[in-house]
Amino acid sequence: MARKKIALIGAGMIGGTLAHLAAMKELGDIVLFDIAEGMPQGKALDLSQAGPPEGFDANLKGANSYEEIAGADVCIVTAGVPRKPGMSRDDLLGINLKVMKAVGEGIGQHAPDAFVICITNPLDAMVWALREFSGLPHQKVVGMAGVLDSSRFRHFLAEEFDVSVEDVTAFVLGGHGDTMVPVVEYSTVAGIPVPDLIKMGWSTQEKIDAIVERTRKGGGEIVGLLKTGSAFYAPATSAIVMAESYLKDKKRLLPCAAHLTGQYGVDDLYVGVPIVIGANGVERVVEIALNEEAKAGFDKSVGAVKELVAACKGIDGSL
Ligand code: TXD
Repeated sequence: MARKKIALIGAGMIGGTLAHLAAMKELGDIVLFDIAEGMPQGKALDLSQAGPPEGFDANLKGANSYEEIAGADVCIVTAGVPRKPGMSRDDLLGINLKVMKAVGEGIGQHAPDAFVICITNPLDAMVWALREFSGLPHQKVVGMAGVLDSSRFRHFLAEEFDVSVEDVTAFVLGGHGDTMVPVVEYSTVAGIPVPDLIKMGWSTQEKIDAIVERTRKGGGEIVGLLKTGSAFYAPATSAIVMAESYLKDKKRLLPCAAHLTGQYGVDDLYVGVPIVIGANGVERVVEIALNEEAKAGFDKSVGAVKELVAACKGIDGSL
């Protein structure tokens, strides 16, 4: 069986980390694509030279032309620009929308059978636009945010309860932004729901509320510390989990931005919900019951995503 091919569109901080992880896990051969000349080639060469000491077999290649992604099994998209001081959200939206157009067309033309994971912000609008521009089936295009946001929630909960992160599960749904919805009722330690743990005296409602708030602002906290960019280790690791579930047909149930067609009362929008990822891409959208507070939070979050998609349609008439 031929090796799998993984195309990383955008070879910046997350792209480079994705390449390292994919190589270490021997998920397949890797193409690092970027518009910057030399940089993806340099990273590919550097990472190739990590193969001998680590002992991984993976061919890594840098590229500036879409022909090089031909036949990719998985494409992970981080291409774009981050927000800079003085730049409005709409400015960022306009620039990254153009990037999604180029990337979507490139994937549609050269890797139409790929499973595509979008990471570029603003996530829920960009994954929607990327799908439109690529023309790929909706079940083959997803956005990464929920796995990362849940990981942040899991980390904070494990710290609070002083237990292994391995035993902490958590769910963060809705759009990727300040309106995301960490669902406390479905977050557990080895199956024991967090509200029960509060009753058992493991924590207090106030502390859990503070953790929910810290999770919502988790990305900003890291930007504030790094000063020169945003998080990249955990975002890359989260996307690799999704890629692995597809490549190995693991059928993992993960919170991801997926295309909804009526589920949760939402139509033709990408929003963070639990999905099953297997060899067919998104194999199932899982509709869980939300309590009133979570439902209100989810609806608010959907409203924010709707506004961004409407802004995309205003900027690019072809959408
Ligand atoms: O949870 C999430 N989804 C996220 C999203 C968590 C963290 C960061 N998130 C977003 O990911 C972030 O706001 C950015 O939009 C992306 C990528 O973050 P990264 O830290 O990797 O950004 P870099 O280092 O700036 O890399 C972006 C690369 C850079 O090398 C550019 O040259 C390249 O994208 N770029 C392009 N590549 C291909 N084609 C085009 N048109 C292009 N434009 C820029």
